[in-house]
Amino acid sequence: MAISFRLFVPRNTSQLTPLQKKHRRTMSNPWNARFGLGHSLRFDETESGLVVGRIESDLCTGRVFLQGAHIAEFQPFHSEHPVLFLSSQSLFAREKAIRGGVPICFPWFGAHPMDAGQPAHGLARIRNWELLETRIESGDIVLRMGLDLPPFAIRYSVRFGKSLRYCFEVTNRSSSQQTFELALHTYLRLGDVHRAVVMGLEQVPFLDQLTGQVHSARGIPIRFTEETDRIYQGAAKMIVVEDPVYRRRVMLQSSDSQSTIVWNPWIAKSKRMADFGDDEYLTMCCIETANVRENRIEIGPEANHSTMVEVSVESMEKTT
Ligand code: TA6
Repeated sequence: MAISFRLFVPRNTSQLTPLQKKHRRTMSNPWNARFGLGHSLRFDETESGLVVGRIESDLCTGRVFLQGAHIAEFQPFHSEHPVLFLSSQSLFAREKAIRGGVPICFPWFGAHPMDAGQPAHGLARIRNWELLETRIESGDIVLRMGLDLPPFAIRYSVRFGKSLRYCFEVTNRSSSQQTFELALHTYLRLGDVHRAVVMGLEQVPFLDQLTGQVHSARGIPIRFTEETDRIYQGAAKMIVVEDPVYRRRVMLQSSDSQSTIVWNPWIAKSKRMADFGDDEYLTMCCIETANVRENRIEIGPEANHSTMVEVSVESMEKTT
């Protein structure tokens, strides 16, 4: 006897409850079938149609959007607070950068050098990336994403575990020399910006983007007392952000980065940013692992260049 059953599918989705809509988005999207990793990595689609991977492993939680290959959240279980800052006002809209997490600024940093009509910080952060591979490796959740942005082909590997690791690999697919700028624009969550201390850039000169003035190395750690927007030009393999309120140190270890941008919008600029709360400058700073301006990358035909960052957290209670 043939058994038939009718799956209740309302003619229009307006009859679905929000939970049914959410369930439908999760269960019907092709990403879970092909790339989901049990409960450790599941893909969902937001109301605005953005695809987001949610990480819930034994080591951490996190979120990463396919638009912009944008890491939005990361919190290892040994950390009481999120490591990355994500604005409560962020728009999760198509072709609009998420305010927080780790936006990718590529192939230019800031305003386009010749065409003011181009989006700030390049195209990579507002384009939809292709999901290439997901896997569990020694308990870490690894995602590999790709984007063709002629003349460049990009591969971006993100590893969620006790630490957060992201590696940006560019290949010049053209037959001529090319140049690009890159900034992995990491927003860090702070207990109180007034008490945070940034170490690791004491010996590096910097351009103050607010005044256009170049300053020699100051020899002291960075503290935030006003709008801060500096491009440090020189390698800084390890930057430590001490946060006495959260009682933690956040370490950013990087490779193949000759520039670091340090940014806090402070009061006036915060009020001018529609996707950023007026008081959110109090609980964030950006430490951006980059190669920009005189440290832009020159890359020959079929050559590759990669830049890697590892973000980790330790308690300040540790005396070592
Ligand atoms: O990285 C610092 C900076 O260039 C600041 O000048 C500020 O513009 C920030 O980036 C954010 O830029 P966005 O285009 O994301 O608003």
